[in-house]
Amino acid sequence: MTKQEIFKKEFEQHVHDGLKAFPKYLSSKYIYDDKGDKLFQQIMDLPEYYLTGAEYNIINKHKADLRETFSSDNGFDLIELGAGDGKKTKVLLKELVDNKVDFKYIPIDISQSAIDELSNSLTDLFPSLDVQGEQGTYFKVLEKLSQYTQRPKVILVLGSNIGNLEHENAIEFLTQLKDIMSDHDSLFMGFDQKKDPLTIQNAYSDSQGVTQEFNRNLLYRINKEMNGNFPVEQFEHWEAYDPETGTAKSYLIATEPCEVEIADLNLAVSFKKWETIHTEISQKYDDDIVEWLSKKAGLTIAEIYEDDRKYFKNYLLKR
Ligand code: AVJ
Repeated sequence: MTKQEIFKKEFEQHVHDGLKAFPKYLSSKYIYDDKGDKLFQQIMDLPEYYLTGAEYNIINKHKADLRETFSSDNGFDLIELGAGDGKKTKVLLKELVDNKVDFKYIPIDISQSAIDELSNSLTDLFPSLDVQGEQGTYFKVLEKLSQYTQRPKVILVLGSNIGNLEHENAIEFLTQLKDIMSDHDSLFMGFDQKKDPLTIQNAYSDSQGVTQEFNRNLLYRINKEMNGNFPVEQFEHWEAYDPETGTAKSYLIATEPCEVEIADLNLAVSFKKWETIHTEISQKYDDDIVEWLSKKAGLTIAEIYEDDRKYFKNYLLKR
């Protein structure tokens, strides 16, 4: 089986399990096809979605400091997991290139087209930059890389991507990263912070309805890729932020009763009026939670960087 065929099988199995479960669920990781990627780009430009601007502010404000922290006598490898269009990373790359720092940039993404587009735009912007894009799942690529890299590694995971994972899975993710890190390596990771609940609520239920379309892309994909017939417009996006746990949860809610058939899965699912599909969590953090997660994973916090409004923080984690 090719990689694509394996992903497709996993997606189908997931849809089958999630829609048969009670209450129903689907994972946000399946939102991201070409259309999902574009919708997420649009989300990052929304006035309500403060995360991107806040992290941009952090990197821009601390770029000289980061350059010194990351630099090493025999150079280093800057490895980014889930690079996207690299808008925030470009600020850091420019700082490093302008100061003639010895490093190689290795963006890793599951999507080959994302890697190609990013690599092309980077060679235009920074002709002297050494870029080595890698397509694949994070850990497969990381394992491959750690076999031949001798230089210190700095692993970037920006955008609070870890927030899609429940704590238990976040610890597992951090532990896997720790396992491939050695003492001179570091992990620079973004964690969106707890704040005024309304600010968070609004970031995930924007007034233009882009987040709703993003969430609905799960259903469009099922219709398109598995011959389903979800009446997508009858599913409304709902966001619930719980300030106690710091978890923002996204749902799609059936506003009418309906029977859905997914031909390729030989599956019929019925929805009662107001029945939910839970689709995503976006966890919010504070220093205590990050410290607890890190400790559980065998990592320690070496440095904390924050934006002017203290909305978002990047943590430098070491073994
Ligand atoms: C890409 C996981 C960081 O949870 O903030 C944006 C995805 N979902 N709006 C987030 C998302 C709804 C985003 N991450």
